[in-house]
Amino acid sequence: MKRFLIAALAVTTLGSAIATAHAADDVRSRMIRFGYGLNEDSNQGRAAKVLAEEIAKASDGKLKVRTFASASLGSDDQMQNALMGGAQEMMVGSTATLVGIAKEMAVWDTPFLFESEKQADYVLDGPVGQKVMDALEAKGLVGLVYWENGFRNLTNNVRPVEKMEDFNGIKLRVMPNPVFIDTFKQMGANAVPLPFSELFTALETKAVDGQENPYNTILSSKFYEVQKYLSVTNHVYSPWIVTASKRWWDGLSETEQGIIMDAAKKSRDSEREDTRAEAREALAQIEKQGMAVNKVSPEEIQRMRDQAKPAIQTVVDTVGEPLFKEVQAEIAKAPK
Ligand code: TK8
Repeated sequence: MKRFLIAALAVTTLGSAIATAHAADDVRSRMIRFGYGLNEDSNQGRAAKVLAEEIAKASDGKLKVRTFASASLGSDDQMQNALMGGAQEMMVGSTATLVGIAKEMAVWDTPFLFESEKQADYVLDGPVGQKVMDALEAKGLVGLVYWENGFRNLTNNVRPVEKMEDFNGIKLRVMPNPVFIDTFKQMGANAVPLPFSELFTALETKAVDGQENPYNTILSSKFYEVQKYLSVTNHVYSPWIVTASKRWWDGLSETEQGIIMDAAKKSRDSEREDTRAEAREALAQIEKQGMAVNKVSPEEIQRMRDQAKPAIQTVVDTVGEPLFKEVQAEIAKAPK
């Protein structure tokens, strides 16, 4: 009996030793290259730091995230390709530059889709948001979470845009994306698709007259140094999306994937809080830097909405009516 007990004890001890060794093995030492387009002092940069810290903390420093700011690993487009090929592990960038890879992403480009950040959170974090993310998998990307880029507003050097006709002839940089090109063509602007990494120089050299991005980016990228007018249009809510290379992701253990996923969710929640807090202060800062700010009247916004309808049809044609309707149904359920 005693011998049996000792033997049984030995087996259990051995068993748990094996289990412990296995758990430790489950998280290997890895270097994760995480690229993004804005500078370190932006909301994007701060959130990248949070993500890196959370991953390090949860993995006892085994999973090391090296962050690369200011498109130093390439534009959104170039990084996406690097992820698909397995040459880079992770990134955050606009959903709009993913449309060429997964057409479903175009649904977020619908002009005037969301009315509030709360609505956006509800839809993006819900089943439709997940469905759109999942469309990336077949293309070699894994979508983890959406971060907030924010409601986009217009800046330019020609004139304050107070009514739709004021868009006329303005050479406007837009994200390389068919819906954005279409939307601003409908407004009468001369829409020029360019990667974000080339934007500041394009504005500085006057290759383009204007651009559109959230207050946070206008401030952190110092667009006020090269732009005179800011017109408050809130014409679309832009998400950012944190993605991983599927080739690389599939080689991770479940524990490693879990650590990264949890950290990504934490980074999402803190990023949104930080972005919103910054956005509340940003407009005043931008004005202080000398930009002339005008709010576009609700009547003129309505005219822009009407004018943008063909672009909305482009979205429907691109993503298909069922998905478009699903998003609308989620919006109807969302808190205002
Ligand atoms: C940064 C971009 C940027 C986006 C754009 O890489 O391209 O204008 O708003 O945030 O993803």
